[in-house]
Amino acid sequence: MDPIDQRPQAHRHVPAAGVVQALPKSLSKPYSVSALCRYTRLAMNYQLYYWPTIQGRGEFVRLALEEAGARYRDVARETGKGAGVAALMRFLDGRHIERPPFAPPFLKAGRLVIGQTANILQFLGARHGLAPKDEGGRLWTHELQLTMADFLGEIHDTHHPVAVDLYYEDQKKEARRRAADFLKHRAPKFLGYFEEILAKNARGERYLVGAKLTYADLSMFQVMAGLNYAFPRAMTKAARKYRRLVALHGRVQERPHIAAYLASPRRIPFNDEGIFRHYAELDAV
Ligand SMILES: N[C@@H](CCC(=O)N[C@@H](CS)C(=O)NCC(=O)O)C(=O)O
Repeated sequence: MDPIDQRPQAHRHVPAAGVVQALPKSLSKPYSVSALCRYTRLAMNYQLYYWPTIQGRGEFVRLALEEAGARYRDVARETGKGAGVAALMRFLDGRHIERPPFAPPFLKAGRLVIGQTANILQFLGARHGLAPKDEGGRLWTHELQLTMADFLGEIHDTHHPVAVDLYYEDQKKEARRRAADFLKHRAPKFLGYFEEILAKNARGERYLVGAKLTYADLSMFQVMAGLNYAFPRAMTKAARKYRRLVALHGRVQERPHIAAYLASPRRIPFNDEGIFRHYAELDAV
């Protein structure tokens, strides 16, 4: 939580000493509460924990952090003491932590340790203006994110329909059946749903929720990017049916912070270890 938010209401206009010292010269006095809150949010150092060699579910969190211009460490991708996969495993092992996450991604923000992608995004969305402020809007954004999580599980299961712990090579036959059904029934059902949400948005079809970008749009971008990678033939063939989703993908990709991120080494390429994998034999149309 921001130092400012932790202080009693009556004293909120008095910035904490450490915060004042760190304020940039560009902020003019007297400091407004909203400018201070915004500054302390941006200055907060987050620590993201996720498997270092794949985009996976961690990517949904990265996109929100990058769009927000937040400072964060991608701890498991770093080397040295207190970093790397060993640091991540210490949280999962849970011996020294009261609320251990079940699996990565998880985010450390001050003393908070937050697990579950949708939960992390809900937290970041509220802090960085990536979600509506009203209750109905917040819940709706969260609902869309949870539906994307369901979709993501099914995308994963196209190449691992039998068991997570078996290699793809050990379940190729089942994967073919699963992927064929996915492309025929499940992907159209999910994509059709999100396309309809864009069409129905009373504030226009640019975003999933209201008239402004939310973390759900960033996640939808990632789902589309991943599907394009995994199933290029099927997605090319279906593109006409999802013109709003295709447009959303293009729009998010061009946002300055996202474009800079995608061009940076922080965006590692899709590969055949992640959730979105390309196996030509599964991309049968
Ligand atoms: N529902 C969780 C799922 C987390 C999850 O499955 N993480 C994967 C990596 S993407 C993992 O490491 N799982 C370990 C396991 O399930 O044993 C979320 O959305 O964050």
